[in-house]
Amino acid sequence: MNRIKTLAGLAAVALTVLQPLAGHAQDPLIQTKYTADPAPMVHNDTIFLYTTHDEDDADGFKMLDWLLYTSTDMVNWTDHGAVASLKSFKWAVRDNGAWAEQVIERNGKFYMYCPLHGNGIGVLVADSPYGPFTDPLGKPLVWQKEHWEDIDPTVFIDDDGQAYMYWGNPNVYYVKLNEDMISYSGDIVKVDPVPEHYQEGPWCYKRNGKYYMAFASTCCPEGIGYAMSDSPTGPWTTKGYIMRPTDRSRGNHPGIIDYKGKTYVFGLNYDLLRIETPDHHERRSVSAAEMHYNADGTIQEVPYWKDTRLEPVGTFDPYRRVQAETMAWGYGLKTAPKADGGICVTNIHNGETLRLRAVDFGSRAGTMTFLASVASADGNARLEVRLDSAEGPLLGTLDIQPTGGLDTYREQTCTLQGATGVHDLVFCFRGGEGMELFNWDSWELRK
Ligand code: FUB
Repeated sequence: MNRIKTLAGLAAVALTVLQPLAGHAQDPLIQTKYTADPAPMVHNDTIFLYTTHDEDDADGFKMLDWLLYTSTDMVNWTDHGAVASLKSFKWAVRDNGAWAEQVIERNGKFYMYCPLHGNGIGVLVADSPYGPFTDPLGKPLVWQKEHWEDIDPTVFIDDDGQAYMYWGNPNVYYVKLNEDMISYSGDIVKVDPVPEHYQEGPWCYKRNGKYYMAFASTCCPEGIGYAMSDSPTGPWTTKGYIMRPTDRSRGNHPGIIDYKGKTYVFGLNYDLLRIETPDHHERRSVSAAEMHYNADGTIQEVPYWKDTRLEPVGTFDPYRRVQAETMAWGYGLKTAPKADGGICVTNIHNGETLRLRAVDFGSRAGTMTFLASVASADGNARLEVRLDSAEGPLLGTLDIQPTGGLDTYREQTCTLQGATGVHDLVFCFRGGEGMELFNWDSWELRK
C-alpha cells in the first residue's frame, strides 16, 4: 500500500474540500500518479500529453520513466502508462534522471527527445504516438557537459521545414536538426543573451509569424515567463509572465498547445502532494489552464492553476467501451499495468470515487445496461453509478461478484435507470473498510 493511500484517511477533510473543487478547477489533471514536465502534442483530434513521472516515494527527483495521457476534451484523461523509460537507452549510465521530454511528429514518425540528467539528451522514435519508442542512435544526440546544461529539450519545425532543438539550464542552447530528426548540422549555439529570468524548461513554437519561447522563470518559486522573437535564432525579447511565481508552489515547466479553437498552457505544481503533507518533496502534478493572446501577440497572464477553471471542449460518449483509467478525478485510486497488457484501475477502497465530466447521455430516457470488466478476489464490493456527485441521483448499483482473483477479469452487468442530457458521471466504490475491493479494466453503457 503506498503512502498516498495510507494517508488518504487522514486527508479525508481536505478531500471533502477538494472533491467539489475538482469538478471546476480540476487541479491537477492527473491524480493517480505524480506527473511533471508536461509536453502536450495535438495529433489528429487528440491531445497526447507526455509527462515525466515523480515516484510516489520521491524525496528529491526520483524519475525513471515517461508517461502518456490522452484526452479529446481537456478534462477526461486516459492513462496509457509508461511509453519509455531510462531502460529505453542502453547507454544510460544512471538509474535515475528521466527528465523533461518532448514528442513531435514528422512525416508520420514520432520523435521523443529525452534528457537523461547528467547523461545528455537522447532521442527515441516510434511509428505511433502511443509507441513503442526505440532508440535509433544508441548514443546521446547531444551531450556537452555535467550537470544541468543538457536538460529540457524542446523541438519545433519552422514553416520552411527547418527543425530546431532548444534546451538548457541555466543557458539556452539550440541546434538545427536534420530532416531525419535524429542528427543535426552545424554547431550547438548558445543563446545570447538568455531571456531575462530564464531558468530552464524552454517551450518554443511559432504563431502568426512570431517565435515564442516560454520557460520556467525565476527561482524559487518558479513562474512561467516568455520571450518573443522575429527569428527562431533570436534575439529574444523577454515579454513577461504567463504565470507569476507564487508561494503556493515551487517549480514550474511550460507546455503550450492550440486545441479546438483554444490555447492551453500546461505546467506543474505540488497541489496533489499538499493534500497529503505541507512538507516539500519532488512529487509534482501537471495542471493546465486556458491562455489568451492580446492583439499584438503578447500573452495575457494566467492566474495560479487552482484559480482557473478548465471547461470541457467536448462531451464524453459513454456508449462505447471506455477504459476505466479514463477519468477527470480519481484521487486515492492508482493505475497499473495488467498482467496481460493494458492498464487498469487499482487500489480501489471504500468511499473513493472516480469522476468523468461532461458525459452525454443523449435525449432518450429509458433503462440502460452497465457492463464492467472487473477482477475481484472475494466480491463483497459495490459500484454505485451516480449523476453529478457522490451524493447525486443513483442510476444503479453493480454488485461485484468474485472472479477468482485481482488478475482475473470478468464482465459483470447491471441495469441502470436512464439518464438524459450532459452530466458528470460519478462511480462510487463501496465495500469492506480498508480492503482492496477490486481491479477495474473497462466499462460500457448500452441503451
Ligand atoms: O523534472 C526534472 C526537472 O525539473 C526538469 O527537467 C526541469 O524542467 C524541472 O521541472
